Amino acid sequence: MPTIRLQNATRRTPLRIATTALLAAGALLASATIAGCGRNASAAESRSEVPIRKVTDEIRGEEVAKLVAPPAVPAPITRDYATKVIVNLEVVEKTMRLADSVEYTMWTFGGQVPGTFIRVREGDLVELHLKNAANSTMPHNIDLHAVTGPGGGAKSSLTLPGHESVFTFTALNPGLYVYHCATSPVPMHMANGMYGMILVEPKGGLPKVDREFYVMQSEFYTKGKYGEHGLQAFDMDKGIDEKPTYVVFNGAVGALTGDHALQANVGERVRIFFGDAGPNLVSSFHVIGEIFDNVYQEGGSVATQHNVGTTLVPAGGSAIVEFGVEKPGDLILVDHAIFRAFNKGTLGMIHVSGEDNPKVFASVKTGVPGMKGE
Ligand SMILES: [Cu+2]
Repeated sequence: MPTIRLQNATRRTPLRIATTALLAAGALLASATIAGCGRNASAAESRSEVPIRKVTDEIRGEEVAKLVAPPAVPAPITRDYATKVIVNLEVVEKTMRLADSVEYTMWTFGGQVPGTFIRVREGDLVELHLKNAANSTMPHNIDLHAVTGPGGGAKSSLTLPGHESVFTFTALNPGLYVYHCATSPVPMHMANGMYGMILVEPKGGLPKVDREFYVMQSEFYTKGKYGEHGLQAFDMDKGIDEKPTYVVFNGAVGALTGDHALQANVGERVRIFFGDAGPNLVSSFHVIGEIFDNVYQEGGSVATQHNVGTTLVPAGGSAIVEFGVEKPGDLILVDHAIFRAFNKGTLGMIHVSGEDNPKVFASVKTGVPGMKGE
């Protein structure tokens, strides 16, 4: 009986197998095809040699990166050549809303939490300017996980209040990466809001979608209990014990609900660039009422999985999820470590407008007299 390997199945290489083994082989092939569905590209990559990347692209011209506030992201890159991208980031310390009647002094990249989304193309030369506002109380820096180089740029970018640092790097690896402050005490800087994401688009770009959103999960550790009013101070002991008071999307309870809900229409394709800043917890990211058609696990450049309900995102890591929207209504974003969603703030919403599609879902009757299903 010949050995049947996954790559045979996914490549559909003709197999010479005995007639008596056909039934078993058929079953194996079927399961291997299902397991390997959509993994051909990743399987091919996993078999390739580890590259020593060289900077070979000619840099043509330069541009200043357009920076927009979350949950928006800059538009997809359409150029087919490498350029110099100048990124201007300013660290600003400011008191912001953490929840209703709860404030917190955030340390931010660009004046919001999460920090400004950076979008470049594989092969680009990035010139990063990090300013630290004159009224800051602390030095700050930046470690971008997209950087090949010492500390992700941390030491080169250590910046005192009122000063500016500049360093350059070539975006060698495509993917979605977290960036964060790496100034001591690092956990405190991160717990105070100093994180964001950088997308290095592969040279061929990402598949076209209709909507792209930027969502980042993180924890806050406050002296007061969840919901306690007033300006809250950072609690280092809670941080060390990994017992957050708040776990939120985009820097505050309610940042993506109500008037701030994300919007989409039936028939559109949605992509979420999802990051987990931690500082401590991994995220079990789920969208109630939807299924991820594609998941780029851990923010890699290949869609490695399809038809996923919940994807695991490490602290300091990311995932790209894509799905078509087939039914109107509200989709709910959660960390499915579910106490966090109901008791600590990890709730977001995508409001989907459009014509009803009862073939996809229809409520026939509910078991509560007088109550209508959706
Ligand atoms: Cu900092």
